[in-house]
Amino acid sequence: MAETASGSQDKSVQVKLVLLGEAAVGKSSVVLRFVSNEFQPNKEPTIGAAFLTQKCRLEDRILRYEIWDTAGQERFHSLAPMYYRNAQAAVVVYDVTKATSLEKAKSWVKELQRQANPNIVIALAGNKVDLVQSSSSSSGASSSPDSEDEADDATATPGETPGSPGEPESLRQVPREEAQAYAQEAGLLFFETSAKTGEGIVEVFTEIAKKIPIEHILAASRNNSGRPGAGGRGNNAREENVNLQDDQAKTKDACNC
Ligand SMILES: Nc1nc2c(ncn2[C@@H]2O[C@H](COP(=O)(O)OP(=O)(O)OP(=O)(O)O)[C@@H](O)[C@H]2O)c(=O)[nH]1
Ligand SMILES: [Mg+2]
Repeated sequence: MAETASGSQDKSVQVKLVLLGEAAVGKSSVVLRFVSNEFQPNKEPTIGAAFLTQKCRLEDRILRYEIWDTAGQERFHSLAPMYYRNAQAAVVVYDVTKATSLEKAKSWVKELQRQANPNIVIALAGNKVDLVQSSSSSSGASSSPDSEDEADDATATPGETPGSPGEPESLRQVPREEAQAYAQEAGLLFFETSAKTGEGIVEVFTEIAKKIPIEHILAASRNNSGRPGAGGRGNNAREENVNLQDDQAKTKDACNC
């Protein structure tokens, strides 16, 4: 069934997504985890930007993320508008062990809210949460954050969790509650993630996918995709062109959304 032969045969909805954030917070690692389910402990800084794609299957539709992973180094800042222009989604990443990276994230959010697509879906991701979890893997040895002033209790004794959070607060510089409150106030999705363990990664992209105004995108792409006659603003008119039933069988590379 399905082949109603109405011309174009888009099987998935393309969503342009950009990653922004301070250098070394783990943007590329988040993408690598999402796209390839891998982690590289010594990932090199991105130069300019990298482009990757990944499919994400929701209940009744498939999104194809076109991901622009930007370089966080300041010298590349001026390139960013090229990547967030027309983006339907953004993931702004900070590092939970580095307070300044949240400040940088906030300034990216402001820039997006001023200059990007007004309907852009923005997620804030506090990455490297494995470093502040006492449970198992986090050997804590990797990167000692330049703890400037406040060293709270440097008694990182993960064995003796006193009954509350169980996190070595010495490494955490951004309390979850603080970032979450900011995200709520600014209208952002919020996650804590670890590209190293995979925690929270798929959720970021799944929750974004759920918030994307798919019908808008479909309508816009119909209008732009070389079919000059293809109707005007009918947002919901083109669903038959997304042949999800056929596609689901094929997309083994889809994320676990
Ligand atoms: N422990 C831990 N390390 C991470 C995590 N994510 C990234 N890293 C490490 O942090 C370093 C920087 O990661 P990248 O992914 O290159 O960071 P980036 O934000 O892309 O950096 P730029 O491309 O320079 O903007 C690398 O050594 C990663 O292995 C994480 O979730 N946990
Ligand atoms: Mg990078």
